[in-house]
Amino acid sequence: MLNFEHTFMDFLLEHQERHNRTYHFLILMNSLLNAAKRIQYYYLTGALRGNLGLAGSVNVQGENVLKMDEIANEVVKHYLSRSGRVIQIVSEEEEEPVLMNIDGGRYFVYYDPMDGSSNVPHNLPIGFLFGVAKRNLEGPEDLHLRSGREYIAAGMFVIPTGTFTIALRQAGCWRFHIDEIMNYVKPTQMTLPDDRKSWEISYNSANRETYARGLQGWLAVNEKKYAFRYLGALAGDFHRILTNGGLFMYPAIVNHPDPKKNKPQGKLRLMYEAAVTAFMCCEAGGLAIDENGRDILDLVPEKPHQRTALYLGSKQLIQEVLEVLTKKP
Ligand code: AFP
Repeated sequence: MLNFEHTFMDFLLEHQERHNRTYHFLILMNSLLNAAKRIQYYYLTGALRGNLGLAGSVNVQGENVLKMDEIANEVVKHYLSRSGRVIQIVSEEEEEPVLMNIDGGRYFVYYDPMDGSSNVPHNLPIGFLFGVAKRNLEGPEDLHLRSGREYIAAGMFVIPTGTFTIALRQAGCWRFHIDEIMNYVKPTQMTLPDDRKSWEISYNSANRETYARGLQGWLAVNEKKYAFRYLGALAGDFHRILTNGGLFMYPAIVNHPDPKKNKPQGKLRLMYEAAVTAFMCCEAGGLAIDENGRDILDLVPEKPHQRTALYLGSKQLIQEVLEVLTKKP
């Protein structure tokens, strides 16, 4: 007997039909899947074809652009534009939001096509993260940048590992695995586990002495209760937290010995890193906050590449951190 696994597209079709929805979102998702598979191909063969190095330019955020950043961005832009369903994108690799189909587009897509650049020269896991919001279908569209609260879906591909995790608004967070013919198959619903035994803590420990004093104190007392894991690529680190529970954080840098290197606003990008993972985390039963204890999903972006501190994971741990962060000195 042949065994045909349930694919992501089977899953999504059933979801759309169950809720009497149009097929536009399927077409959009098909383009994101095609983009991910093509990035997967370029990344797998990256070392062989000399594509893992620098492109020779610097982006709007002052970071060195990698060849893979350019390739991945071009791939995603191509497929999103071809879908005809996208009104506007915000990409980590584009200085300004890019208009696509102003008349017929229904969705905004905010994405980072190659997140975790320090892993690229080693061909180790990186992420392609995206959030999707819908245009105003009732009246005129003002193209405002959407907060995570307005996302209808958010997801991440871990490349070249071959996992795809997506959360759909009020319909949970689901993980798929790539099969031998490049289909994402076998939906598994992700729910953060309550049992602290499996929980992990994930953060760049080289930065710990630059964090707010209260947070440093909390870490000193609590972190040894949990396993420590850090890959340096948000999608990979968050993938583990979604499975095992615990806390991922990229706090504000406020006590750097060289004050010029402080990052009180945080490092991660709100629209295509923090809000994407926060949306997924909430659909899996978790929470995400910034340095001031605000829910990441409530933060309305003032600019496309806005940064934020991020605390993401199991509700109980986020509550503990929230108390420390918001405690008056
Ligand atoms: P890039 O923007 O350079 O790809 O950085 C990746 C990232 O935004 C995120 O994926 C990681 O969680 C975090 O930065 C790692 O930062 P550190 O190298 O400072 O630990």
